[in-house]
Amino acid sequence: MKENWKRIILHVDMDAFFAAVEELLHPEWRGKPLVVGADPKGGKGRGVVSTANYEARKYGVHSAMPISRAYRLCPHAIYVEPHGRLYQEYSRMLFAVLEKFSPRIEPLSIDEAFLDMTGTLHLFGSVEKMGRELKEQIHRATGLTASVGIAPVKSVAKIASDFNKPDGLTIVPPSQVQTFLDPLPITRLWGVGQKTFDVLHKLGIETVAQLRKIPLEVLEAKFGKMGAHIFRMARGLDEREVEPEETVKSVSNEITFEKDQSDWELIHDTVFRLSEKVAGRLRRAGIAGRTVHLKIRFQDFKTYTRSQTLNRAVQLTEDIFSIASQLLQEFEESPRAVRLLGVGVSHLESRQAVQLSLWEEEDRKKLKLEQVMDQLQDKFGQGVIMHARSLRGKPRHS
Ligand code: TTP
Ligand code: MG
Repeated sequence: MKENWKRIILHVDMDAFFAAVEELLHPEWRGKPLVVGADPKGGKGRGVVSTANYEARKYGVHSAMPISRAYRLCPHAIYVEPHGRLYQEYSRMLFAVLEKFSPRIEPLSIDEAFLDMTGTLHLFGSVEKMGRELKEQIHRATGLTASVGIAPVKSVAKIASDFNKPDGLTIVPPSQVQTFLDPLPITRLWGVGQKTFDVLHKLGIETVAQLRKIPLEVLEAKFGKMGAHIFRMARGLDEREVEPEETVKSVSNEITFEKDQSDWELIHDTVFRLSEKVAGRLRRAGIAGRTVHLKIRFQDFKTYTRSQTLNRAVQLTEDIFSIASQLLQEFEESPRAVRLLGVGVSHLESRQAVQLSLWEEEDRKKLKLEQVMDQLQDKFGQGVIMHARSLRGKPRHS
């Protein structure tokens, strides 16, 4: 059957992460139960288990369990206190691999992330090869194993990565989502915590298939807003996007006039110059953003900010200016003089995302031109070359 993958969401999670790093550095511990956590002090120790390897889990030891209890369950395990910096280092290696694999990564924790792989299938030939390739690259870079889940939505991808741990690869194609979810215990669903479980359990509901028999109205009556969420999770309905972490949150520039200004032509031209500066900084960083902000402060120090979010990321002067000047219009009737102006761009997307996005031919040409201007400015300093608009009306003070 030809699957119709509208989105390809991949979830990756390292296996017994802290314990696996310890085993890697101490090969003599491999194959033995190992617990990373507080010192058990012969069973009298305080504190909890950070994680246990899969051998120790056979004895019932798990994360967050009191270390004294772990010791009772498995006194012959190797007990190691956590080495945080070391795990950070391995986490960095993991994320370096992920960053090369997809421009859209949402880190969830030290050893776990979502990757949006939509539109990359042709690079791998199949979803399965994609998953295997990632696991292999992670193993090559870190010496550790990861489990991967691939599905059309986030919630299912997350369940899938956990499905066949350790060293798992579980693919849930769009046509199989319901078949995959139905036999699972409801606790596997995102949003079904202990309380929700208790209520549903009393109704005799244990599996997702049973949960699906309950009408939406009943779930809403019992759980409020959460009811609708659970209803959707049981059907693999999840619109949430992979949300990459922005390292730089925004790029902005502002100027304060030495003398408050009421000349709106000049104010517009200043907004243009600010847009130009912001665009130049974005392009040099190889990033683009989806939200354009305008900030305006009047002579009485009243300050307003306005913003507009677009459906694509921009980095061209004219795109940023066109939004910023629209946002400016609202204030044009004001009798007050303007003291400060600012233009900014946020919701930034990475270099790779920008390159991957399908630029219109026209945009590409403009980008090229603006990049040439950036280079000239870098070489000869500000003011050597400017858009016609910024030559026309330079603010007296900036
Ligand atoms: P997890 O991915 O939840 O667990 P894990 O990687 O050890 O095992 P699994 O194969 O089931 O994914 O957490 C990642 C690391 O975070 C884990 O190795 C240790 C740490 N951690 C804690 O310190 N305390 C906790 O309660 C949990 C859940 C994790
Ligand atoms: Mg893990």
